[in-house]
Amino acid sequence: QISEAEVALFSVSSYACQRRTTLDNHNSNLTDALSLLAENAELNNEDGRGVAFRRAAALMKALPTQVISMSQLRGLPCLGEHSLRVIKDVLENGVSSEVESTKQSKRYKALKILTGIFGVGAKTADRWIREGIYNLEQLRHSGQTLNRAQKSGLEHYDDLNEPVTKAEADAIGEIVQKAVDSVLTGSQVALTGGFRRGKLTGHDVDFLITHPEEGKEVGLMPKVVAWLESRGFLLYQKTTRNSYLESKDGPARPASNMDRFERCFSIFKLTKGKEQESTQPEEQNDLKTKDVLRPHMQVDTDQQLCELSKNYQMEAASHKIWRAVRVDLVVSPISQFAFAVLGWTGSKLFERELRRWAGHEKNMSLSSHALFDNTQNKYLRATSEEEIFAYLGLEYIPPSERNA
Ligand code: 8DG
Ligand code: MN
Ligand code: MN
Repeated sequence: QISEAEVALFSVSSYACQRRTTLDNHNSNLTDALSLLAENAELNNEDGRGVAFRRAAALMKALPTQVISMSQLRGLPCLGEHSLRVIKDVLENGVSSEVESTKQSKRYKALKILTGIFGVGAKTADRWIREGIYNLEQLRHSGQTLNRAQKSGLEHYDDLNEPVTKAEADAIGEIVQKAVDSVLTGSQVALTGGFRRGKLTGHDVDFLITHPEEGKEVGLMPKVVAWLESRGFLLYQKTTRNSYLESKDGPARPASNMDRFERCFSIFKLTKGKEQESTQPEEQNDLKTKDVLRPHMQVDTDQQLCELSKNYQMEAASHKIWRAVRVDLVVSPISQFAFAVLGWTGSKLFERELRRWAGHEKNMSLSSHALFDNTQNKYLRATSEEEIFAYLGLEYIPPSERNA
């Protein structure tokens, strides 16, 4: 037992946007457990529970050392009864029984697999599960109608569930920059999302595009998309138009936190690195089953056939000279650029906490477009993230410390 006097106590602010959260996590055993329960809650449309677990996980991420005893957690914010029970279980037994049973559950496994398809959310996955669909094989044979996004998601399932590296993000960044330069000179591209926070991998790549002259950016997205599409860089794209209405004395207040920028959800076709490309001639891309199914092989059972088919898929994948990568493109007018950069850099919880801080502590409304002061009844203009933090009365937190 550790005596109370030996235990280091932590002092941590209650809003994630008041804290510096780097990628250096001293309590990943605890945050992994809490994040899994958060994810499970979200997959079951229990948003309240999801946020509670996310806040608890974020708090543990912000601690400067490893927690070894429950007594260290006394007085800390964001830790509800349920989260404390999970933490206690992990500290005492190495694992949380609730996490273990969730991981094993048929429903959780199915929700993970099905929502792993781009274009499939928790609601669709739930409906499919109620119809007896638990995996991709069953989905393919179910006769369910899939929309364009889901078809593409299913087709590129393995690629899209493979983490994107920083090198791949940079390669895509160069393509996007080239596209943007070609359709409107002087346009700027900023890498946002997890990569801006210094993450080494991500589930997608996020870019924000603007032009230094206000108004020049209008209609830019369709041109960028057309440029990319004509050169075969896109496997899928869905562009949504700007729906953020401007009024005489400034931008209208957004009705919700969903932003209204010109935006494109896409799947890029990214050619693999040169070293891989040169060692794998193009013709090998057309690997046939016969290359794997050699004549001396005997296929007696379904299991053997399945094994061979898996080998074949792996062979084929290793010869493929390109991969699919999810890319989000957003166009912002320069007047909103600072808010857009802040809003698209994340993390999701950091963003949520910034908006909660603005509303609850400052009587202000923050979105990716603007900051409105409800007391003064006016918009607060900003050209940098630093200015926005200052308006909010928060110490500036750089992107690398927003990994809440
Ligand atoms: P990852 O891709 O590496 O997994 O992590 P990430 O980059 O942090 O997550 P993300 O899902 O790509 O989201 C990046 C940021 O974009 C995050 O702060 C949330 C924000 N974001 C969306 N959708 C929307 C939206 O519709 N409106 C606004 N304002 N922000 C959004 O993902
Ligand atoms: Mn991202
Ligand atoms: Mn994204």
